[in-house]
Amino acid sequence: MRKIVALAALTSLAFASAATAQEITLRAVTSFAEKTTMSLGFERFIERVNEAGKGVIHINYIGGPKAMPPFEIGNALKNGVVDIANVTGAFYTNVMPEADAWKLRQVPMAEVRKNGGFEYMSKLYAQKMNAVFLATLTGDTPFHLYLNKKISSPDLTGLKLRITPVYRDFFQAQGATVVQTAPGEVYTALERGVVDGYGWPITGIFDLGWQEKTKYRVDPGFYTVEVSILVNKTTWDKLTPQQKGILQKAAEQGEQEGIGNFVKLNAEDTARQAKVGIETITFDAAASKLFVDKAYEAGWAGVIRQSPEHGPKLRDFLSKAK
Ligand code: 173
Repeated sequence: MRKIVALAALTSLAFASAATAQEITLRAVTSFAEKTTMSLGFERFIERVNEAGKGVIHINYIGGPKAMPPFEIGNALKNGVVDIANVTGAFYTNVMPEADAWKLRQVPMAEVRKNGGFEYMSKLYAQKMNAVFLATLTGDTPFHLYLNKKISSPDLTGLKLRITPVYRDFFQAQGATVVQTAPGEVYTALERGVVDGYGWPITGIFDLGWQEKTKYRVDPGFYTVEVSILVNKTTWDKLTPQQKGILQKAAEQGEQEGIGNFVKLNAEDTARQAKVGIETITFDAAASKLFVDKAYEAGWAGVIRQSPEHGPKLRDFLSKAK
C-alpha cells in the first residue's frame, strides 16, 4: 500500500515537472490604464505571445495602475515581483536614471539597435535593473505641453505644470513651477485647478477624459515618446530558446507595428483635439526652434547631471548625427 502511494506521488511529481518544463507563466503589468493608447501595443503583444506560446509560454496580464502604481514598477520588475512590464523610463528613474534618456532619441529605433546604443543601454538595464529591454512600442511620437492659460512666448514663468521626469528639467528651465503626478491623477489636478497644464504625448489625452479640462496645446512638440516592454532578467535567463524566441518575435512585431500605428493615432488625435475645440498655441519660427532646442539642452543636462558617466555616451548614440 505504501509503495503504491509513493509511486503515485512520484508519478504526479514527474507530471508536474514535465508540465513546468513545458509551459511557463509570466506575470505582466502595464504602467498605463488598461485598454488605453499607451497599453494597446502591449496588450496586442500579450495576445500574440499567448497565441504562439500555447503549451510553451503564457503571459498572465495582471493589469494597470490599479494593480500597481506606475512609479513602483521599476522596483517590482527588478525584484521579480512581476516578470514583464509595459513602462516608460520616466517611471523608474529611481532604479535607473539613464532610462529617461530614451525621450531624447532623435534617430529611429532601428538605428539605435545598429549603432551600439541598444547594446550600451542593455548593459545598463542588466546591471542597474536586472532587466532585459525587449522593444519600444510607441513609434516616433512627440510630447506636448497642454495648458489652460494662454501664453505668447515659450516663457513658462508663473505656470504650475503637472510633470513626470520627462518634462521636469525643460519646464523648469522655462520658468515653470512643477508638480509630479501619475497619469491617473491628472484629471483631478486639472479639475481642481491645482495645475495650469500638463505634459503628455500628442496622443492619448482622450483616454482619461482630459479634453474636458484642456483649453490649449502648445506646438511644436518635443522629444520622442518611449513606452517599452521590459522583462526581469532572472526570469529571462531561465527561459528556453523557444520561449525567448516567442517573446522576441512578438516584441519585434510590436516595435515595427508601433511606428505605423502611432503615425495614424497621432494624426487622428491631432484632428480630434481641434474638433473638440482645443486651440493650438504657436510661436514664430525662431521661437519654435528655440523652444525645441531648449528642450533637448535641458533634457540632456538633466540626464548628464544624474549620470555623468553614461549620459554623454547616450547622447552620442541617441542624438541626430551632426
Ligand atoms: O506620464 C507622463 O506624462 C509620461 O511621462 C509619459 C511617458 C510616455 C508616454 C506617456 C506618458
